[in-house]
Amino acid sequence: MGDAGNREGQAFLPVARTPRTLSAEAVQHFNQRDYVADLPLLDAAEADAHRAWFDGVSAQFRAAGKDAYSINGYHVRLKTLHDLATHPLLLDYVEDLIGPDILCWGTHYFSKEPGDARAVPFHQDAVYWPFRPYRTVTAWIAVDDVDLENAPMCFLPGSHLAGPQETRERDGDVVLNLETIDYAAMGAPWPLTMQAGRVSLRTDLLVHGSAPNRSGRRRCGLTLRYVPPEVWVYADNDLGWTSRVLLCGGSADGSAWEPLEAPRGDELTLGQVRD
Ligand SMILES: O=C(O)CCC(=O)C(=O)O
Repeated sequence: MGDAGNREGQAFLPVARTPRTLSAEAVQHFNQRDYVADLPLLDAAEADAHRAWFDGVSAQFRAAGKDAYSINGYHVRLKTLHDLATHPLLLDYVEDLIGPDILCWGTHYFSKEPGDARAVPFHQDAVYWPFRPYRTVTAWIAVDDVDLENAPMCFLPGSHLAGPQETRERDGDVVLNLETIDYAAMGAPWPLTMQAGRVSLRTDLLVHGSAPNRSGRRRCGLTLRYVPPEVWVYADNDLGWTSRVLLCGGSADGSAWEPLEAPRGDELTLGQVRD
């Protein structure tokens, strides 16, 4: 992380807007505890359709020798993902947290297969990203039903208020490799159990993680990352930080973000499957 990234925007900025869709209590909870959990999004039929679609895409990835964790960044390639990222109700929620100008710069499926030994160490998303200020809101949509048995994501409520934390590298059976060093002192983990089709929203400074999936049931969730255009990027754009992006609402005019056109279909040839 360069000095430019460290000099400003170190603190969480509480949401001061009057919400139109979320309740005032939900926004207060987001400011104080760092998340809004378990909001309605997809009905049962839509959740089933999304799961069936994901199963098909994930089978294509497996056929190409990749696992489902590799389905990362495909919102600019797959129409179904684009359509989820621009779901009107989801955008209404996000607008209440970051305003009407909304970019989606990332999507990633975290599909913990039955018996998956890999943990997601407790971490803050923000330490992985070259963005200031800390204004990314992550939506996490349950693809499968999530309960205490199939490795729910766990939040450390209020951990965002401490600002960005030091990390150490983890190796072995992990999905992401940076772990917040002091996570054990940051309170009791709160498990995010949700029915398929429901969604949670959180800040990029919330410390969170998940255990290996010791159950016989998959636990898949889809993360979507949203920012307002005033967020700036202090790294080279070789990973496409500002160019693998969808404009989901309002305008990004005058910013460094370069939104792409919506993808027209869902076709992936195996040669296109990549990490
Ligand atoms: O789904 C999980 O278990 C972890 C997801 C995660 O770390 C994220 O959404 O950033």
